[in-house]
Amino acid sequence: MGIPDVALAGAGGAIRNPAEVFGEIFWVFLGLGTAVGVVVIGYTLYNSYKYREGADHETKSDVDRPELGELPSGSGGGKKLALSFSISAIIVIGLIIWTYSTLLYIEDPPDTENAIEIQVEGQQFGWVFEYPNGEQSPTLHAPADRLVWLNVTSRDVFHNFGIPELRTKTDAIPGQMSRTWFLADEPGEHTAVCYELCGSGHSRMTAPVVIHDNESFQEWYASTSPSGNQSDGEAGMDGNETAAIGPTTTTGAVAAGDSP
Ligand SMILES: [Cu+2]
Repeated sequence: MGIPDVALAGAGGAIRNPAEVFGEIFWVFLGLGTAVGVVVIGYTLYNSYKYREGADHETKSDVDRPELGELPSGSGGGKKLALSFSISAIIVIGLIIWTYSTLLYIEDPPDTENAIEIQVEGQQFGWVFEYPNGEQSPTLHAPADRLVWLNVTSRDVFHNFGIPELRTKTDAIPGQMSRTWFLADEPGEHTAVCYELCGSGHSRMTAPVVIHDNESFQEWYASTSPSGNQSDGEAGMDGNETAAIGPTTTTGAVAAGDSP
């Protein structure tokens, strides 16, 4: 039941990524389900073989075999029944408690100093991501190895935002903010999708997700600016500004050099 911590470089704390947490829940359920299945099916097969027709099993049970319409008296005073009920109860209640406590971690991950926060807005039929500097982009850019908080809402109807590979998913509801997070282990490209049937374009309501390494994320982020709508347009504007500043300074230097 313990949650082993995975220290992540630059994460400012120990965080487990959701894919790992959900993977653990999956394997525990699969393992226990398989074990219970093997016991139940094995016991059934054992008994159907043991009591097969014409088998040479003990005839003691023939003596007190119940007649048709008569309730069997059972043997062992219901011990078997009590045992199977208790084992089932322990397994089921244990699973419920363990799963909930594990999911609480997803609800409330440990604090990290350098988590970043991105606003996500859904609309028929696409997503817009807004960064702390006001940059808006149709592509979700995020760094690897850093906890990313998503504040998700909608401009029109109910949507549901999710990135399947990163095991993150939450409602996008107009007038309401849903908060969720993810943590990507490594750089890569994924696709965010809408999980709530929201109209005729629902199936193409996707958005590219680009996970950068920290350096290239910083580069991308530095290329954006507060008033921008498109990262491409912004990069161009920054370039022009630099170009405009460059010659002025040179001219000034040349002028200063000429005058003496
Ligand atoms: Cu949608």
